[in-house]
Amino acid sequence: MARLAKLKARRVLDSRGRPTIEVDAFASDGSIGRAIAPSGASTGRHEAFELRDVDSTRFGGRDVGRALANVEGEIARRLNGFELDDQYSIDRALIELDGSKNKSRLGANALIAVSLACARAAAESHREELYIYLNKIWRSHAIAGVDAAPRLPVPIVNMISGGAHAGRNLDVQDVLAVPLGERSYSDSLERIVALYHELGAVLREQGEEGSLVGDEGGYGPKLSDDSVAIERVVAAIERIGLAPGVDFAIAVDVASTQFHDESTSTYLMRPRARDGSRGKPVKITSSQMIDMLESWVNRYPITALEDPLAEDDREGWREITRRLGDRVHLIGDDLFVTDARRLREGVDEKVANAILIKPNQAGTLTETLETLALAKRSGYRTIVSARSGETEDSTIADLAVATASDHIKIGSVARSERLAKYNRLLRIEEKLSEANIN
Ligand code: 2PG
Ligand code: MG
Repeated sequence: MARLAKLKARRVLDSRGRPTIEVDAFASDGSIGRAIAPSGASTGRHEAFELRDVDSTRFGGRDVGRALANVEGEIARRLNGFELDDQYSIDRALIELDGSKNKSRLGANALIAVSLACARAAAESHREELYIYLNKIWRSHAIAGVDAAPRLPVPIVNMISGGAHAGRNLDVQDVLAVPLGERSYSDSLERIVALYHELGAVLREQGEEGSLVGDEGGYGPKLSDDSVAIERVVAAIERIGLAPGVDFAIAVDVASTQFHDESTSTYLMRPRARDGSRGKPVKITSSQMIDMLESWVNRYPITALEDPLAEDDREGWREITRRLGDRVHLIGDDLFVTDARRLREGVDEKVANAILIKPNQAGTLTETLETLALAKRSGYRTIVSARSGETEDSTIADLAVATASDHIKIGSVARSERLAKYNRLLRIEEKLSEANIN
C-alpha cells in the first residue's frame, strides 16, 4: 500500500501563456503522479478561489508563487504519510486544512493539482489506467449499478468562439456541434474534424476572417449577429453532406453572466453596427432573453443551452426551465460551479436539467465526484468540461469515462492543449474495445 512521500510543485505555463501550478506526488513505492491546474476566463462568482499573487510584479500580477509555496509547505506537511488509495481522506484533509469557505486561503489551484496528482500516483502505484482507478472510486459514490461501468462520452465541440474567449466579437461565448446517432467515438471525431475544416471554408468564402481562432481553437469571426454564427455551423453541416438535427445538433454556451448587469437586472447585448464595430449596448430583460433563445430553439437544431441566464438570476432560470426544459438541455455552469450544495438548491427549485463539471471549480476530486453523483441521482445530464486556459493535462478525459458522463466539452479540434484530451479518449477507446474483445 503506497503512501504519499513528497509533494513537489512547479510553475508551468497554460495555453494563454499564463503561469499555473503543476504538482508531482511521489509515492513511497516510487510511483509518481503529476497534475496541472487549468484556469478559466469566464469564471463564476461562486467558484472555488484561484490564488494569484496580485501584488507581485511577476507575470503581471498573475503569478502563483504563494500557491506553490502552500503545496510544498503546509499541504505537504499535512498530507505526507497519507495512504494514496484513500482519496476521500486526502481531500477531506485538504478542505479542513484550507478552512475557508471558498478555498481562498491555500488556493483551489493548489488544492486541485494536489488532489489529482495524488489520484494519478495511486493509479500508477496499482499499474492501472487512470480511468479504471477513478472508476473504482466513482463506484463508491454512484448509485448501485447506475452508470457504474466506464463509458466514452459524446463530445460537445466548440466551432465558433465569442465572448471572453475571442475578444468579445460576439455576445455568446461558444457555438458548438454535438454529434448525434450511435457511432463510435473515433468515427464521431472524424466527422467533427471534417465539420471544423468545412466551417473554416464557409467563413472564408463569406469574407469573415475564418482563419483566426479563439482561446479554445474555435473560429473567432466578426459576424453581424450571434444567430449568424449558428447559421454558419448549420451551413457547414450541410456542406459535408450531413443533416442538421439528425447527424449533428447545435449547442450554445451563452455564458450570459458575462454580460449581465446586476444593477439593472438586464442583459447588455452589443449588436454589430454597419461599419463592423460593436454598436451601443441594448438592454434586455430575462424574459426577453428567453424569448430570443426560444426563437433560436424554434429556428435551429439546438439541443443544449449553457448558462442561458446569469449565475444569480434564479427567477430567469426558473422561467426558462419552465418554458424550454422539456425541449433542450439547460446546462448550469456559472450557476452550479460544480458545487453539490448549489446543485441541490437548483434541483429543489427545478432549475436547469444538466450540469457542467469542472474539477477546479470544486477544488478537489472527491467534491467533483460528489457533485457528479448528485447530478446523476437527480436525473441531470452531466458534461465534464475543460477550462479556456488549459494544458497538456488530460485528466478530465479519464474522469468523463470513469463516471460514464453523458458528454465532454474540451474546446475545438485544434491546439494541442485540446487535442491532449481528444487523443487520450482515442487511446481509451482502444483499451475499452480490447477489453470487450478479451
Ligand atoms: C465555459 C468555459 C469553457 P472558462 O464557460 O464553459 O468553455 O470557459 O474556462 O473561461 O470559464
Ligand atoms: Mg460555460
